This record gives sequence, C-alpha cells and structure tokens, in this order.
Amino acid sequence: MDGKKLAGEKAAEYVKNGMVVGLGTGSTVYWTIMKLGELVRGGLQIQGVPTSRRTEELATELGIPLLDLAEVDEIDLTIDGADEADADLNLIKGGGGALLREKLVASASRRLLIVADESKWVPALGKFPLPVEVVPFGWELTRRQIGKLDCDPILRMADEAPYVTDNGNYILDCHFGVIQGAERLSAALNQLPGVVENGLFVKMAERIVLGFTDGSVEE
Ligand code: ABF
Repeated sequence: MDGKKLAGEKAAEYVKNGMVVGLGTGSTVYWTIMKLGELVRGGLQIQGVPTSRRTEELATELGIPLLDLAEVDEIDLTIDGADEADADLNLIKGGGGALLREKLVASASRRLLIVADESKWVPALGKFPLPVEVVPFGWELTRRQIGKLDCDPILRMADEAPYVTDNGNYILDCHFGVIQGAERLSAALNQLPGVVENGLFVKMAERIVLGFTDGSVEE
C-alpha cells in the first residue's frame, strides 16, 4: 500500500470546522489536501494558508478558500511533509524546494503535524542532504562559507539551470553526514549573510502521522 496516501489522508482527520490550516508541499501532503478538498465540498469550513505556488494552485482547483500568510496572525494547524524525521521529531525539509515558506508558515502555527511514509523515519538526521536556501547574489561565496562547516554544498539544478525557489533564490544541497547538533548547525548556517533559511526544523513538529506499506498508520 501507499504509505504516503495513508498518512496524508489520515492527517485530514485533525482538521476541524473553522480552522485556519497551513497547507504544506509535497507528495504526501498532496493526499491531505485532496481529502480536505473533498471535505470542503461536503461542507467543512476552513481557510488554508499555502506554503508554495504548487499547493496554492492545487488548493484553488479543489475550492479550498485561501488566505495569504500576511493576513493571519496565527494558524491553528499546519500539515506538511518531511524528507527525514528523527525520534525527537526534528526534521529535514526542503527536498521539494519550499522550505522557506514552509518554515514561515510552521512558525506561525500553533501546531505542526508531519505526514510521511516509513522511509522518512530515521535514527539520525543527515543521510538526506540538507537543503539551504541562499540568495543568488554571490552564491558561490556563500557556498564556500557553508563548506567550511564541513560539507560539500551542491547547487540544485533544474533543466540545466539553477533551480529557483518561489522566492527567487537558489538552493544548495548540503551533505553533512550524521547531524548531531541540529540546533547548533541551523544557527551556524542562518548567521551567514547569504543564507536565507535552512531545512532543519528543530523542535517545531508536535506529531507525526506515519504510513506503512503494510497498510497500518502510526500517530
Ligand atoms: C515538503 O515535501 C518538503 O519539505 C519535503 O521536501 C517534501 C516531503 O516529501 P514528500 O513529497 O515525500 O512528502 O514538505
């Protein structure tokens, strides 16, 4: 069975009438958004805050009313995917390129619920290269500075050109190996002037809904 679909659909049960809901990005939360579309057509009243243009388009097609982040002070619940999650619910995100908006929306949320299949559950973060969003101006210098933190950052490409985020920035995928001090690394990255944000989400997630290929779901 598709663990992503199982987890994604299950998470929609956490959404209640009247909520402002942060809508994540990716192939797992896709199923949550599809389910929410169905529930909205059935009468559920929510307002969504999208974390990417992709999600905005999907939610609009499904008839989910949307708010801009600028219009909200607090989001009741955000549901989003992850590239890796450990036992402390620290996360690596950004494989889909939406980490900055995802972190902005998550930071404005009272609760962050993660949806994933079993492959994302890891004993230690770091096998998945950490995405770091950087400004294009002087990105090579930023790459060298990040490299001094003991990794070899690789510029993400799309169609033979640098991948450009919804915010007009580039992404460096950084292979750190096992990440011991996620909070420290996140702070070290973010204090570099060319870094906009990194994909470590430390102490942000409240719960994870995990879908397994055997058809079970753990919450
Ligand atoms: C987003 O979707 C990203 O932060 C992450 O890169 C991705 C999760 O992967 P998936 O598409 O497998 O759900 O939340």
